[in-house]
Amino acid sequence: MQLEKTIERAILIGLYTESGEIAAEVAERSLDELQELAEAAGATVVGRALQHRQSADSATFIGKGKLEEAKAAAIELDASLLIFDDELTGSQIRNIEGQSNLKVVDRTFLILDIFAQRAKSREGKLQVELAQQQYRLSRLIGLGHALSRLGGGIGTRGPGESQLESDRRHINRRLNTLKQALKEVALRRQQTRQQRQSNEILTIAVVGYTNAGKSTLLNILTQADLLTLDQVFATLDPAARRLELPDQQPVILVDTVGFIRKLPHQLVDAFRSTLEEVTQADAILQVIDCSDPQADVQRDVVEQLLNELGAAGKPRLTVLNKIDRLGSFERGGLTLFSGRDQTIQISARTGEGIPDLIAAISKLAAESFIPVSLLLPYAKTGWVSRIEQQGKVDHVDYREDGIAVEAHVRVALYKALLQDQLLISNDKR
Ligand SMILES: Nc1nc2c(ncn2[C@@H]2O[C@H](COP(=O)(O)OP(=O)(O)OP(=O)(O)O)[C@@H](O)[C@H]2O)c(=O)[nH]1
Ligand SMILES: [Mg+2]
Repeated sequence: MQLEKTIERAILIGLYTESGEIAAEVAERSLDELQELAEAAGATVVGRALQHRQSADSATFIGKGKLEEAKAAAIELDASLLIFDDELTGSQIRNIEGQSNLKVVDRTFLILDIFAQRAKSREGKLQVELAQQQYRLSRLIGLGHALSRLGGGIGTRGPGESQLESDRRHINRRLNTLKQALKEVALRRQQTRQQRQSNEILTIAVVGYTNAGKSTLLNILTQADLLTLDQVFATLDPAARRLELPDQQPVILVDTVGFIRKLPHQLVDAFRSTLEEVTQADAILQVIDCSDPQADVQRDVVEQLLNELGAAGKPRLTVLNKIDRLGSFERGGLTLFSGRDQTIQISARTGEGIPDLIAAISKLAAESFIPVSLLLPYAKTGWVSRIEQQGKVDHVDYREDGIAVEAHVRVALYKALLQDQLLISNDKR
């Protein structure tokens, strides 16, 4: 949007409280990721500082000495922006800005800013603005100074500056409007989903850390043309694509927004209806970039979010993507990953392992059928063709007392049969 105009020189600042090498390493990698986020938002990173401290300073987050160091470094490196790797309170932002005379943003702010740049659909834009306004509301005091002083640049995209300076009541009014508009869009999304469900097609949500290769995988599986980029948050809007399995049975794969550690809770809330694609899916296809040194951390982040969404218990396939980037020795180490779930090693780029994945999806689809025995009165003959279309009929017997059918059906049809009292229990077979 305004990338060229807003190149700001930034210094990254992280803080970790646990001791030990692992904690330091995790904090360093988190800063690497913050750098990616900063660059995606249009900043140039010129320096970074990591502090180990027992706890964050309530006034300035990092200690006074460290802040002085950062200020000196900013002067030397001609930086105008400090980016913190954790969420700051409004008063922390105000204090740090006051003491350093630099613009201050935090990780949450940055992620919201990237989302604001990338959002394309009406729903996406509404969701991002909702999250941004909520963030602003909670930091109204802290942000006023920096943003009115600087005009333009990271964090000022999206709703626009005039709103930032307006009062709480104004933001609250805007929040209500947004929520109302989102409710309407969400309703439409729900209707499309229900239509899909009543069509009895198995739906699988493709989830994973941002940049894991979800969209690339969907493209290779379904010959789709979804945007794939080597950058965080290429996908914001869920997209559903149909995959015909070798037995001609269709399944729907849904591409979703990528997860990231320290994902702002405002975003999770605002993206509720988008994320419902995950909670409403019949199964989950989790994509892990196994070539990333932080793959295990990323997997844990995804696991935690799936838990929060109440989707962790769904049938799951886990793919270890990007194996083309690994040597044979590293591939051997991948067995460490297997455990709870079935894992399949693939490369969405070269196509390696894709046939195995399709076989696994077919197996999952087959298992999602419930075996039923029915005795249909002749007045309900219509059910036979409905089951033929939407399920698998194994055997039909036109008897004197009705039509006896042995079949496999999906949950929705099973429920309909149950409601119509057409199922016969096992002992009556
Ligand atoms: N080497 C290699 N690169 C891959 C593979 N799969 C995806 N990529 C690359 O990884 C980058 C991210 O791919 P995407 O498909 O956009 O990832 P995503 O998970 O959809 O990411 P978001 O939508 O941003 O959450 C792109 O540059 C892809 O070309 C793979 O199997 N091997
Ligand atoms: Mg994507």
